[in-house]
This record gives sequence, C-alpha cells and structure tokens, in this order.
Amino acid sequence: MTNAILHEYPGSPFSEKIRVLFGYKDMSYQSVTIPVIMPKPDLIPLTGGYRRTPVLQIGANIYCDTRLITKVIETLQPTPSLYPVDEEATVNIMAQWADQHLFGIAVALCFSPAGLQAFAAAMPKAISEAFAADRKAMRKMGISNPIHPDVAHSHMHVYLQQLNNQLGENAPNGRDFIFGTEPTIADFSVFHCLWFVQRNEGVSAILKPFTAVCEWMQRIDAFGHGEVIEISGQDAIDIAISSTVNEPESGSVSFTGFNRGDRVTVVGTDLGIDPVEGDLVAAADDEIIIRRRDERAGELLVHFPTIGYHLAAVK
Ligand SMILES: N[C@@H](CCC(=O)N[C@@H](CS)C(=O)NCC(=O)O)C(=O)O
Repeated sequence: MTNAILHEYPGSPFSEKIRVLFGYKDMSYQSVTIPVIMPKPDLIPLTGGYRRTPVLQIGANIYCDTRLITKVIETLQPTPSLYPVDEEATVNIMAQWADQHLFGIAVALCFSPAGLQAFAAAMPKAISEAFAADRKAMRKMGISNPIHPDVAHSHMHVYLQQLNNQLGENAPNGRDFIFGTEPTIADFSVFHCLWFVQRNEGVSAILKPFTAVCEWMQRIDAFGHGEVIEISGQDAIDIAISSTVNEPESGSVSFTGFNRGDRVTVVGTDLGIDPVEGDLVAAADDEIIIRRRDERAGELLVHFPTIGYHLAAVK
C-alpha cells in the first residue's frame, strides 16, 4: 500500500480521473470519502480553505487540483508515463482544454432540464436542493457565464464526432488512445468529462452513436481503480499531524516577484473562492507550495499547480 490518500466522493468526475489513473498505473492508495457539499469538516483543516474535490494527501503534504495530483502520481509511479516527452505541450494543453472547457460543456448538459430531472430523480428532494444551493453559492464568484444547454449539446456533438473520427480501428489513422497506442493525461481528462455525461440517464444518449468513443471509454474503464483501502477523515488528520514536514531546501520563487517566507494567498482563477493563506515556500514551473499550521492537523505544506491559481501578497 502506498502512503497516498485520496479525499474524494464516488460521483465526482475529477475523482474518477484520478481513480482510473491509479488503476492504469496499478497502484494502491487510501481513500477518504468526503461530503459532496459544504461543510467538509475533516478536509478544510488540511487544505486551509480549498474545498474542491479531489485532494491528494501524502503525510503532511496536501496536493490541490488534479492538474498537480496527476503529476505527483507520475512521480510516485513513473511507468507507464502519462506525459510523452515529445508531446509535452499538446497533451498538457488538451488536458487543460478538457478539464476547463469540455467539463463546462458536460456540466451544462448534466444540469440541462433533461439532465437535472434524471439527477433529481435519483435522490431525495432535500438533497438535490441542498446540492443546487451549494453549487450556486460556489459559482457566484465565477468569471464565466453559464453555458446554455443548447450550446452544450451542439458543442458536445461536434467534439464527440471529432474524437470518434480519430479513435478506433476504422479511423483513417485508427488508434486506441487519443495520441496513439498508449493513453496520456489527455485521455484521462477527456474521459472524466464523458463519464459524467454517461452516468446521467437524462443525457447519456448523446454518446451512443459514437461507437469508437464508447469503446475507448470501455478501454479506460477496464483499467479499474487500483487497490483501495477506506480510512476516515480523522485517520487522515492523524496521519498529517504525525508526519514530518520536509520543506524543499532550495525552493525557487524566481519568476513570481515574491520571496520565500512571504505571507501569501493562493486562490483559483476560475471561481475566485476560498483563498488559502500561508508562508511561501516555493513557486516554480507548474507548482506553488505554501506552509501553514492548523490546530487539528499541525504543520502542513499545501501544493497547487501554477496554471489556474493566483498567488497574491497578504496586505
Ligand atoms: N480544477 C479542479 C476542479 C475540481 C472540481 O471542480 N471538482 C468538482 C467535483 S468533480 C468540485 O470540486 N465540486 C465541488 C465540491 O466537490 O465541493 C481539479 O482539476 O481538481
């Protein structure tokens, strides 16, 4: 069993991206099931405010955002690799397109009248209302306007057609995965968006005509979820408090204009919610690290990707 702990919940598409990735890499991990809506009383002490799902914990290191989580998993288990060196820009940029744009299209479809009806029918009314209120509050600071369901439908159709033409044996350049014979990070990012659509009976029919896409989804599904052990939120906090914090000795902050030790906040650029405050340890390449202390969880290093986050001075 590795010492990786995934804070997640079953219906979360971004968690599914990480679960199938653990399956692909044949890895083991511990899992904490966190609440789907706020409050998240055993997660916030670890992150310092970041509420999104999933979060990866390794001892007293807390990794926010799947863009960074996937890179940490790649470091823990380098083979098979998700980031082919000769396609670094293309796989990363396609993954980012999927996590932001395609996911927005998938959400708009799943919360279109047909999607919402199927979603609400699967749970008691009070729960679906609490969910809707939580997500509305979360998005109130968002920078982008909601996508109209008709736009989501037409855009999804075009993207599925293009993927279908590129994937499978019958395609002119027939291939098993988006970039060839092996999956890359781009496959996992596109997959979780379509998985979200597939699970919603109100809208899943949009996938059916695209058989090469459906077969590609089955190939990824077949990776499974790796070997998982369930632990509680309190267990995860106990692990954090009993772990030593190992700050990188030469954390670079070169391109930021900040100095190591500066008091800073880190906040997501898409929703602009829940800034996390701490002392800057490093900000280099695609990773920001801050150090913070929590009464329950002790000394922690909280890590974010650079892309998608705003590092700012505390006034
Ligand atoms: N950029 C983030 C997005 C994560 C995200 O939006 N996750 C959804 C669930 S799949 C979420 O946080 N929903 C609100 C919540 O779980 O509280 C990532 O890649 O991890």
